[in-house]
Amino acid sequence: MSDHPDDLIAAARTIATHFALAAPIRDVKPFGEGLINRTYLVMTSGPSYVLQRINGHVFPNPNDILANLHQLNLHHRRQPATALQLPALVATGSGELGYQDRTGALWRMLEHIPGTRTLARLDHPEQAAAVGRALGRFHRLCADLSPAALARILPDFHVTPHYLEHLFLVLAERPELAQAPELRWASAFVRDRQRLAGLLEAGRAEGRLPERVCHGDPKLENVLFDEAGRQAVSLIDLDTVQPGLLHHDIGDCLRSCCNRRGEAGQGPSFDLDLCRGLLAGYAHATEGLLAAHEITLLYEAVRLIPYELGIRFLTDHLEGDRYFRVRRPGENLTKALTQFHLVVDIEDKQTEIKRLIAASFVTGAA
Ligand code: GN1
Ligand code: MG
Repeated sequence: MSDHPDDLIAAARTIATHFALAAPIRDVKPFGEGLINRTYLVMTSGPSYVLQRINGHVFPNPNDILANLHQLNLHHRRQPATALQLPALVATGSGELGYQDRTGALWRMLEHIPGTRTLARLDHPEQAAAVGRALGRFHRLCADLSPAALARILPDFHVTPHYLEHLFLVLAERPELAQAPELRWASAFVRDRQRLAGLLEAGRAEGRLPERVCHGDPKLENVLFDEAGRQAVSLIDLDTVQPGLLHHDIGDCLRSCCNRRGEAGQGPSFDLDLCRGLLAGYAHATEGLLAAHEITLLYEAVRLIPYELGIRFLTDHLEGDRYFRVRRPGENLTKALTQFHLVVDIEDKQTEIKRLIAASFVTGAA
């Protein structure tokens, strides 16, 4: 099959016919900005659907993703009072959770939640509070879903020391790759903060930080708002739902939502008003869920996740853009530098961020 967009759409359309849709297909088009999977919107004369080809290089056991999602869907259905919608899997005509094409790639179909849209950036603290509530509701929903019941989709996901070791390996094997001034700056930046990498992992290994069911990728792009852009009604992209630390989700959500410039933008700044809103919404929705010693480490998580993501972008740049989809050469490097500058800004605002964390969780007010 060719990689021409028209051919890819035609192939997706054929794949879509294998699923048990409520009405005949009218149109299929590329959808979203995901960096890993290929995603299409399938429009029918009735509801719309989201069709995805799971990236088999990133996800070696894609059937586990479908099994986890199925469990989550069942759990969600048992809790109808949860004020959060989640996209449900749509089975194939023969009742399978996904469809394997001739190349061995696994495709899955999800319901598209009508009347929703994503926001390119947050403009008001109330929107940030809505995101915080949505993430909190997700964690609350998953709090009585045993982590042991879910497959580990990516066992090393958010194990920052492993990303760090991998980067050091690449730099040691090919030192000539990192001679440009910005690359030297980036590797020095990473080395200077090495100790940060192990902070949460130590807590996890010693059992101080309990593993819970996490979303894994609660960036702004994965939050669905209502048409008015006020309420966050759903969290999507459930590929990385697996056991992890809530810190990873909270840190990821904050680093993404509070930087209005976006992941590919330059001159990032961590917006304290958005942070305040997000934390307040989250704390309100999860009252009593996090222990005091877990709350204490939240600041480190806010700093750690952009550090980790920057390492991941940087490593991928050095390795030839094999993991994250790029639109132009050098994009992964730009994104890495943006995440590192965001870390610097977060460090500059350390006192305020810590104060916001303490205040949100004490009052729990939204
Ligand atoms: C990737 O594919 P996408 O865009 O949903 C990545 C996340 C990163 C994110 C950064 C499985 O998610 O960890 O935070 O890009 N997902 C995976 O935009 O690596
Ligand atoms: Mg994702």
